[in-house]
Amino acid sequence: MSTSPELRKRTFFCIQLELGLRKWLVYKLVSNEEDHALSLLFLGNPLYRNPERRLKTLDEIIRFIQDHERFAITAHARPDGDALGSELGLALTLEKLGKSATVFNSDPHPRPYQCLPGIEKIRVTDSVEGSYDGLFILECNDLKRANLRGLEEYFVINIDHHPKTAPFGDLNWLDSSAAAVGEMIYDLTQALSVDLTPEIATNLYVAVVTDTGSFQYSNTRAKTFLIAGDLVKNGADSAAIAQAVYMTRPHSRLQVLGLLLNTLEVHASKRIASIILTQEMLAKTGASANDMEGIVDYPLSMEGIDLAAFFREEGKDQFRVSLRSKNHYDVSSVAEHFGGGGHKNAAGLLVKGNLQEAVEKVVFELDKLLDGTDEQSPAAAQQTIKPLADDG
Ligand SMILES: [Mn+2]
Repeated sequence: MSTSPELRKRTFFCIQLELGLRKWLVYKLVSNEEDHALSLLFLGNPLYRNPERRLKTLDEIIRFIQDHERFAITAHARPDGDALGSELGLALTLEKLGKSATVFNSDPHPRPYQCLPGIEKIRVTDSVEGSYDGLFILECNDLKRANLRGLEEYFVINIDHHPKTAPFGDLNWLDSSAAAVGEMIYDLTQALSVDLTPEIATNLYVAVVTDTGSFQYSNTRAKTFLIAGDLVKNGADSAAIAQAVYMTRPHSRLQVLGLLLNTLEVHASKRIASIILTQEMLAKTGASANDMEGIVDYPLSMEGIDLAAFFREEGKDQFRVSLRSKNHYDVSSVAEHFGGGGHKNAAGLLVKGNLQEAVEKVVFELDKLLDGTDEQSPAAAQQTIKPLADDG
């Protein structure tokens, strides 16, 4: 029996597709993304499908902590509530075990996190030096995200909940089902049988409450509430934390918010909205870049809007963009297109060009997410599922 032209065509297409994939993987392998490429190459292998099983697990991190004394801890640049709460929760946990722990960050903490117990311990620096048995790096999809020099000198323990984080550390514990790294540090305290002090509980509660948008975002799971409940039981004061984190905004933030809302633009699809922050607005109001947390939720809060973008002028012809989405729209793919990253409903990127070009480029890619989907149904418009807070 001879093969039909249709079958031959399909076979040819499959071979081409496979060759293309192999070429791409080889490129990834030679371009310093070995581990990630390897995990993609072996996607069919069930061990690779479950990074927790393939990679060194929580058990090995526990053993490493038990066998060593001096630790350094860091997280991503421009730290948010999850980064800071997790760093300090971990540092206090290690200290409770009689170990030494030093926290290094490349940027100062935003004002609302002044309330975190132990915040004064954090060293703001541009490099890590000194002798440490191990360096914990939290919430980073690669080593560069910490924006600190000297990290590659250390034994690195990589703990993260971003779905696409590569196993770049010597020990890697990656759990994308965790709403916050704070949840993972909570698991660590339990595995180490450390009694939660009010100070540890407060830090981990701040990590969880900020990364879930006060338990509103779609990453919130039943376990999140169980953890939060246990943290409150052990001394985290939820009302005091909410007040400290969300109700101590400086006057300048509200002034700049007024200017920002005047830039609100709803794009052609009527489902994408953007706002723009210029250096001039910061200068005019005295607001700082640190005061911008949560601002991108304003355009997303509009009825009918599925995708929101917040453009921040960083330098000449350069914009940092925070993306947010409702429901199933995956903005991390758009962020990756520009070399950024993040979660499905919350991601970030850098784009070059003047303001008009930057907005056009990003909105063009966002529009593609909507392609092929029906006009938003009234039922979908009424859905209140919200995105992750964190693009870091
Ligand atoms: Mn996080």
